[in-house]
Amino acid sequence: MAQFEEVSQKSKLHPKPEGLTLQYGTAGFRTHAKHLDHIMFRMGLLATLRSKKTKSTIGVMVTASHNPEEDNGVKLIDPMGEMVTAMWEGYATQLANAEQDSLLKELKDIIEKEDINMSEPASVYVVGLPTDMTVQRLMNYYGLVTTPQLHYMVCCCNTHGCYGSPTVEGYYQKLSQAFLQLTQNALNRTDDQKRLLVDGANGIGALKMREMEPFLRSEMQVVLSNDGSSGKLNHMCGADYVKVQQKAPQGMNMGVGERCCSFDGDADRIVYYYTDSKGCFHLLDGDKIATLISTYLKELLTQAGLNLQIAVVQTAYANGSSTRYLEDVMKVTVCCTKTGVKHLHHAAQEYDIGVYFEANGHGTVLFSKAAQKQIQELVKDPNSNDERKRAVKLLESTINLINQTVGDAISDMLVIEAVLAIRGMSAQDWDAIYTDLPNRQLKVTVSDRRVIDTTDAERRAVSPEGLQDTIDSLVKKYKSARSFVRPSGTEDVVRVYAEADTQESADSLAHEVSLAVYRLAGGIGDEPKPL
Ligand code: G16
Repeated sequence: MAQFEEVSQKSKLHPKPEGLTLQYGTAGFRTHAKHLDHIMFRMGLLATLRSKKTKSTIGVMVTASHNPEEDNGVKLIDPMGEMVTAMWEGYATQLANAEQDSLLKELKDIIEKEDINMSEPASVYVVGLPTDMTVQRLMNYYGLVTTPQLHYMVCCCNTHGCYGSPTVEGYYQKLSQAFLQLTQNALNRTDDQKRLLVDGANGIGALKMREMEPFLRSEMQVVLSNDGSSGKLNHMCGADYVKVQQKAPQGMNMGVGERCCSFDGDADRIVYYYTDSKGCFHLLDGDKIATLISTYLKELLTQAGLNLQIAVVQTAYANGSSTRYLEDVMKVTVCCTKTGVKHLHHAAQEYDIGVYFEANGHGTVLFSKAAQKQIQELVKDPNSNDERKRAVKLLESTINLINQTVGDAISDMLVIEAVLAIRGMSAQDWDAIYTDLPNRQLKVTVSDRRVIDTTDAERRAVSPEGLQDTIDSLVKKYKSARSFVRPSGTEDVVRVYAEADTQESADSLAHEVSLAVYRLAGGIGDEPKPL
């Protein structure tokens, strides 16, 4: 067929570097931008097939996300704005690693396995810059938007506008209307209470925040730093930097007790923080966000007289104190999945209301169709008393404010701001819900991170031999301690996490476990040094 011939010719212009194999990882392909040319071309082809197969619009996001500027990545977005399925992740890896002379065979294999009708039209939304005109011809080019805005637009498009209007303007309108409705319930707020310092990580989130500001009227006063006008993407700033380093980003002028937050480079993660009168830095990460939002929702459900099950989905990185608080005090179901929002998202879909957040600030809330229907019906119920009416209206607006397709820094920020405003809470009040166990995250470089295999939602290592036994005996040396290791799906490193009763112990445990990884899993470069 002529189209296969054209694909074959064009793909020669985007040769795969010899010997390079890449895996569709935690969130798509991630590597140095110079290795991604053939991947971009091939993902254009795969997105087209996925679109024909699903008879829907598919998204392609090109972004460095939380990584340095020179790193980059590409991922596909499924019709409802979700991450592409595991089966298609496999196809992506298969296509990415095919040698030039077997590319057509791999493509035909996928077409046959999935029984794809090649005469179906295809529709793909792309964000980023595809280098090839053939790919561009197949795609509606959307320009620059945040990752979650693309997820939102793909979902709007495939639900024919039911989820909202598939434009950036539509996104601002939907979210701001819901936010303004919610903040009507927060009376007499001072300008200081409406003020939020936002670190844009020198990424797209900063630009989009500026665009959105007028829609929020005077209900929020955003003071933006790291807005991309000078610094580098994610360099000494952004959600990942703040979470891992446990310190404020550069370039932010924080007053005592002032509420601050950081987005990551593509604005799908957010963390909050403040400094106290002693100059001590306090982080409010994804676990604190999940707790704040689930407490608020649980209270509204009680007031509305709705019997819906709330669950919180976390990963191994969740602070032990948060899990204990959620299970023992709040009495909500907590479940743990592997890292990667795709895993958390799927687990959250099992409940009436699934609140999922990775500790790094990546997350959202999912409401089942049945739960949304019950809430909508109650809104119309003429027999409700005032308390019930108010609670149901708040639930309805909260659903509209949440981007249910994926974690979204802007949407999460507005939900948090609204919840704090409605409940009259400061960042300090929020922080006081529970106290985090001191923790530390480190990275170890090894010659092949695939030697580390894990089980039990990444909480235990099954290979290399002896590693888990060593971790177990190290953990026993400390109080309230826990540690695990896992290969990163976005960087060529092994991640190490440790928590314990004091920062000193957490640091020491993280260092000892790093050494064990270095020695037992083929560490390269210098041996990890104590912190
Ligand atoms: C991506 C994923 C997140 C994950 C993070 C780190 O974040 O979307 O779910 O937590 O990578 O993953 P890993 O530890 O496997 O490198 P982002 O913000 O880069 O999309």
